[in-house]
Order: sequence, then structure tokens, then C-alpha cells
Amino acid sequence: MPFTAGTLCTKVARYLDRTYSPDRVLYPLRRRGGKGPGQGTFERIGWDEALDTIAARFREIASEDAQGILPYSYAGTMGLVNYASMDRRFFHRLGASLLERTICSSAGKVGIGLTLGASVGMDPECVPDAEMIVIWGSNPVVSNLHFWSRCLEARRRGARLVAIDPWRNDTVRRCDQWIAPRPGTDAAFALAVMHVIVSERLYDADYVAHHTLGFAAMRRRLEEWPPERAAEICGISVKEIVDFACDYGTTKRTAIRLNYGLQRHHGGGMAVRTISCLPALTGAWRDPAGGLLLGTSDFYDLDHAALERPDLLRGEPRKINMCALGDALLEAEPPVRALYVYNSNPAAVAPDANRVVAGLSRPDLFTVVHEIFLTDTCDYADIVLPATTQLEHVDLHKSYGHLYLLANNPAIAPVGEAKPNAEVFRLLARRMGFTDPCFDDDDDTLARQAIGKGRRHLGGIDWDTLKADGWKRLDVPSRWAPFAQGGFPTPSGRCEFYSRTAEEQGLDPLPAYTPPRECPETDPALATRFPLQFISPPARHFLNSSFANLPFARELEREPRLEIHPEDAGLRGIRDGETVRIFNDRGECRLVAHVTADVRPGVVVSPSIWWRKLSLCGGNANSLTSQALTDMGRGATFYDCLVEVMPAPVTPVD
Ligand SMILES: Nc1nc2c(c(=O)[nH]1)N[C@H]1C(S)=C(S)[C@@H](COP(=O)(O)OP(=O)(O)OC[C@H]3O[C@@H](n4cnc5c(=O)[nH]c(N)nc54)[C@H](O)[C@@H]3O)O[C@H]1N2
Ligand SMILES: Nc1nc2c(c(=O)[nH]1)N[C@H]1C(S)=C(S)[C@@H](COP(=O)(O)OP(=O)(O)OC[C@H]3O[C@@H](n4cnc5c(=O)[nH]c(N)nc54)[C@H](O)[C@@H]3O)O[C@H]1N2
Ligand SMILES: [Mo]
Repeated sequence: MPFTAGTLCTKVARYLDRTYSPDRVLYPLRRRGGKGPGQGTFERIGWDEALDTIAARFREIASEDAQGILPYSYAGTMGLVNYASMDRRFFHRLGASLLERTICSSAGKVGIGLTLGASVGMDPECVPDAEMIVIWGSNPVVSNLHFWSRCLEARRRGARLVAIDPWRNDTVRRCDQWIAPRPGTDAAFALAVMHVIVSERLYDADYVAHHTLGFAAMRRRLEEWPPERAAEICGISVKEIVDFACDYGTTKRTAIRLNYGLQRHHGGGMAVRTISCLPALTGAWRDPAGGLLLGTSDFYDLDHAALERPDLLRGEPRKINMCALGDALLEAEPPVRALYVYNSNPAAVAPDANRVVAGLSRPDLFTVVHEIFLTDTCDYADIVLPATTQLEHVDLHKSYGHLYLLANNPAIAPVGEAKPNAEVFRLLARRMGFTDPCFDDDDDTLARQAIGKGRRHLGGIDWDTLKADGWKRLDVPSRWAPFAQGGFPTPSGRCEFYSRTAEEQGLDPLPAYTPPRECPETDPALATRFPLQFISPPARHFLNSSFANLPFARELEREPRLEIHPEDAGLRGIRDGETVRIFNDRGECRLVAHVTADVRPGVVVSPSIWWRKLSLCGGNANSLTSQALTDMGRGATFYDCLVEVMPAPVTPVD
């Protein structure tokens, strides 16, 4: 496949260790004894008994109010058949509570949607021709390796790589320049940069006139943002802002790689909205090697409604936000009585883990977990079902970082008694007496329904050919500048500096800066008690909490660590290599201090997501994070989190 050119990341290169791991769940299991790590034991049962038990419990709850049943799933697999098809049909028909799946990217998606109209951007394959690449809140060496190879190619051709990140991550240390704003302040930086570009007349007046909306209004807004103001907020120098603006404004082919890191803050939606105005201001979209990339997913016009069948819903079940699972399990009315988890490990990945775990511990909650491994979440399951890995099932994949459609063909038969998600929901539907014909669709039929016929950019693709060939590029030009002539998927067809859609939703119609929820500016009292901003971004050898149980990945990642600046460490008497306690009002965990100038002062970083039970004292980064939601898209605010740190020697539990 051209985009990866045969290169595997460190995790997938060892995927066989995962598939053939001796720790896999091979059979359905039923709990005996209490909930929680080390509390109960599991005994093997048959699939019939497991499915009958689940169906009986669901029927009983549904006879009173099916909203007492909550599905919980995210990105264990992102193949569309096993991510969102038969499962959604099943829960729609059942009338279960709806889950708002916003734990990852929804703030950024709404933000970029206001400016550009959808999750669309430049073609990453054109990046090698860029002259300046801005890697903004992103760590592609770790999280997007194949994009990084294209940055290296661009550099061989003379491009300059600039990183904007409070943390000198594995990517930043390979860039030519590092700008380190305080977490959550990127919008202030972008506004000041645009201020300079406009006042120095570095903008592309022709592109702005023909392909943007609301320049006059934005110009007035930018007058409020001299570099001095932003420098103060971002904790960087005026010169850094002015120099960046001049470089960006005078370079033709500029590519911005935003990732989702910077939208995991209260103001994350507005930050993405504001930053994504930049390439239209300078006309960078004119060239295929210019523009901005957050995600490419909306270039895929797949038929999600055919897969998920929202028409099976009767009435409007309540919505529960996945970022506030703890509150939902402890407080929702009517209560959540049954939880069905698949493709996710919420005990480790959901914010405010102590609340999540308190909810999962409820003896009256009936919890099913469909999993490959006995994760932290399985410790609270009544029934565990064995799931297949990517090598054992059929699926169809789109991407958020390139423009190919991919078929996943199984390489081996399922290991043990593992079954794919879609198959389990077909079996459960039968047990529940759902006779709608859509519950008989097999995986190939589902993939075919997703592709449909003659849909945009999918013109020439059909499932059988895709299965035989493995991949196909979307039906778009090979050197593609999607917005060279405007044509943004916004209501006006222009890049919207002024957004009526935002205004109608009661949001600021212009680019703006929304400060973090937890920072000295917003909450000085909290910041006095917990003065450090805490970021827990992806670790190189884990994929969220996946792989974090495999010996090879744990050896490479070594220990749950906390990077802390020498000034902050000195103030607290923390020495390099010693165990520290990191805490706030929500919880605490233990990490090993790495004293380093790779983080800016006032910020601490812990590459994540470790399993709780494989950590130093049974907690992980999410013992600290909050359930508060973003300004747009009701997303998670993992990196909007104040903490304090102190030395705390411990003997590790394992
Ligand atoms: N190895 C690996 N790869 C992964 C994942 C993984 O867990 N492991 N996860 C996958 C998933 S689910 C996702 S969503 C993606 C993307 O996941 P992202 O969360 O975008 O992760 P990164 O690319 O690591 O970029 C995060 C960077 O944002 C920085 N950051 C945090 N707050 C701010 C801020 O306010 N401003 C700025 N400028 N920077 C900030 C962090 O310091 C970090 O360097 O990665 C995917 N790829
Ligand atoms: N502190 C902190 N927390 C975060 C983040 C962060 O940066 N910092 N990142 C957030 C982000 S971006 C995301 S996307 C979420 C991700 O959160 P999750 O989507 O929960 O991701 P994983 O931790 O990888 O857990 C997925 C689980 O699904 C299982 N699985 C894999 N394939 C299948 C399958 O085919 N069927 C079934 N039934 N199970 C399967 C895996 O074994 C794994 O245990 O975490 C979020 N949490
Ligand atoms: Mo994610």
C-alpha cells in the first residue's frame, strides 16, 4: 500500500505477539466472587450459556426501560464492520441508551468543521513538496509514523520543520525549531500570528477575497491580538510569534500537521477552528503541498446510515457521554443497570478513573466485556467474551491520515473460541427475537453496504475487487489541492473566518481564544493548590491502552514516567529516577520522575496509557483527569488538568 510503503510501526511489527499471546481470552468466562482486581475469579462457560445469560438480563431490563442498558465502545478496532454496524443496529432496535462517542476527536472535528466545513484537509502524500512543515500538537514519530517519513523526505528537499508543543517529544527533538506555548493556549498564539500576517500585509488578498468569508470582521478581531498579549498568555517571547508569522507568511508551500493533542482542552474546539484559518489567510491551499491536515475522514463518503440503521430506533433514547462514564454509572436517572463494553478499556482510558471504577464496582450493575485480554475493565465484568484480533476477521477500513480505502482479510481462523463483534451481535439479536432481515447480513454484505454504489470519491470501488487487491486510493487526483479554487464544504462554499453556524449555536462566530478550565487565569485558587499542568499523551509502544500488557511493549516503555522540568523538580526536592506521587482532588498515582528540560516549566508529562493493575500503585494518568467536556463537540479534556507532585518512595507492586 503506497502510503505505508511496507513499513510497520513498532507495535504492529510485533502484532503476532499480540495475536498468539498466552494471555488471550480464549473462551467465554463468568465471574465468581467480588468485583475489582484480585477480588473474584473467572470460570469458563460455553457461548450458549454466555449469550443466554446476557439476553435474559437484557430482556428483563428492557421490559421495564431499555435505557437502563448502555453500550460502551470506541476504537479497539476501527474497521467499520466491527466498529459500528451490527452493534448499532442491535442497540437501536433494543432501545438502549445512546452513547456519545466523543472521547477522542469531537472537539477538533466540530472546530475544523466551522472553518473548513468538514474533517477534510491536504493530501499527506503531497507533504514531501512542502517548504515549511508545522507540526502542531502532534507527535508523528510516535503516533503517525508514515506521515513522518514524508516530513523527512520534504526535509531532504530543503523544507524546514517547526514544532509547536509544550513538550519536546520524539518528533520535536528532530525538528529545526521548537516553540513551546503553555498547554491550551494555541488559539492565542494563532490569533497573534494572524495579527502580524495581516498588519505586515503578508496575506494573500486575492485568495482571501475570492475564497473566504468574513475577513473584515476577522480583521477587527485580530486588532485585539497584538503579539505582546499572546506572548503573555502563551508564556513565550514576542519575537517567537513575530518570527513565526513572518516565516509562515512569506513561505508559499506551508503544511500544518495538527493532531488531536491540542484539542483535549476546554477550549480545544475553538483552538482548532482558529488555527485552521491560517492557510486560507496566506493562500497556502493553492498548492497541493500547502494547507492543513487534522484528519481526512470526511473525504470518505461511506454509507454509515446503511451500516448503523438509525431508522431502527423507536423514540429518542437518552444520550450518555462516554467521557463522563463515572458520573453516568453513579448518578444517571433512570440508573444504568447493564453495561456492554467492546472495543474499549474504559477503566484505563476514560477520565476520572476513580469515579469510573466506583461505578463499575456497583454489585447491582451487570457488566459484559468483549475483549482480547483480561484488561482493567474485565476486572469488573460479570461476563467476559473472547474477541478476535485484526488477523482473524473481515473488515473495511477508512483512515484519518491518508486517502486509501482498505480491505482487511483474515489471515487465520479465530484463535480459541474468539468471535468478531459483528458476529456476537448477530447471535444476540437472534436470542432477543429480533427478526428484522438486517440482522442476517454477513460481514461481506455489511462492507458492501458501506461502499454503496456511485458515492462521492468511491466511484470506481467495489468490495470484491477491494478484497482481492487489498487497497484502493479514493477517486481523487494524484497531486491534489482540494481547495486551490476554494470549494470548501461550508454553507457558503468559502473558508469561513466568520461562521454563522457558530453564531446560531450560541458560539463566538469569529476565531477566538478560550482558556483552559484548569489554569491560573481561570481558576487561581485551584492553580495555587495544584500548580502544574499535566499532559498524558500516547506512549510510543502502546496504542492507547492496547499493547500495554505485552511484555515486549512494557520492556521498551520501561516504566510509567513523569517528565518534569529541573526548576519544578528542584522546588519540590525531586531527584531524577525517584518515585513521585502526582495528585489532585480527583485522585493520585505514582510515577518515576525524569528530570528534564524537554518539558517547559509548569508542565509535567506522562506518556500513556498504562494499565492500572500493571502500574506502580494501581492508578494511572486517568486517576487525575477530569470528566469536564470541551467547548465544542462535548469532547474529553484529558490535558486540561492541574496537579501537584511530591517525592514518594514506594516499592512497586509487581
Ligand atoms: N504510538 C501510538 N500511536 C497512536 C496512539 C497511541 O496511543 N500510541 N493513539 C492514536 C489515537 S487514538 C489518536 S487520537 C492519535 C492522535 O493522538 P494525539 O493525542 O494527537 O497524540 P500525539 O500525536 O502524540 O500528539 C499529542 C501532542 O500534543 C501535545 N499537546 C498537548 N496539549 C497541547 C497543547 O495545548 N498545545 C500544543 N501545541 N500541543 C499540545 C502533547 O505534548 C503531544 O506531544 O494517535 C494515534 N496514534
Ligand atoms: N489520559 C489519557 N487518556 C486517554 C487519551 C490520552 O491521550 N490520555 N487518549 C484518548 C483517546 S484519543 C482515545 S481514542 C481513547 C481510546 O480508548 P479505547 O478505544 O478504549 O482504546 P484502547 O485502550 O486501545 O482499548 C481498546 C480495547 O479494545 C480491545 N479490542 C481490540 N480489537 C477488538 C475487537 O475487534 N473487538 C473487541 N470486542 N475488542 C477489541 C483491545 O484489546 C483493547 O483492550 O483513550 C482516550 N484516553
Ligand atoms: Mo484517539
